[in-house]
Amino acid sequence: MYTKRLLRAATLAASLTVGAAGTALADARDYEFRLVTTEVKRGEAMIAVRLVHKATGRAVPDAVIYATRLDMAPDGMPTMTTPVGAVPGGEPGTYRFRADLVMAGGWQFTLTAKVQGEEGTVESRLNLRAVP
Ligand SMILES: [Cu+2]
Repeated sequence: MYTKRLLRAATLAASLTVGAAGTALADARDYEFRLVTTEVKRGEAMIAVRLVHKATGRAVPDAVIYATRLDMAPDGMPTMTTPVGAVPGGEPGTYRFRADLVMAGGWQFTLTAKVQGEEGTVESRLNLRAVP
């Protein structure tokens, strides 16, 4: 989009004085992951998240998610983790994962990703609840 390109040019000009690292962070901060549902049943669960461009609310497809972590930090068990597996398919901008939520209670889902064409890294920490 033309206006976005103009904005980019302005940002780039600003970065010449602020420094490249500041620009990279500003870009990544425009995006965040959001849980589709915050409550799932304990046991084998499907967890769906949307990657959202915060200013417009639009879902962002084709992000490269290169790190995930699921632990019970919200319930004071940060070292209690469970493996997370990506599940292909679903709507564009929605990313699905399978995990065995072995214990009921609060879980924290951390995702680290690159958005196509943007500088920097998106990291989101999402709180979900496994119910018995
Ligand atoms: Cu636990």
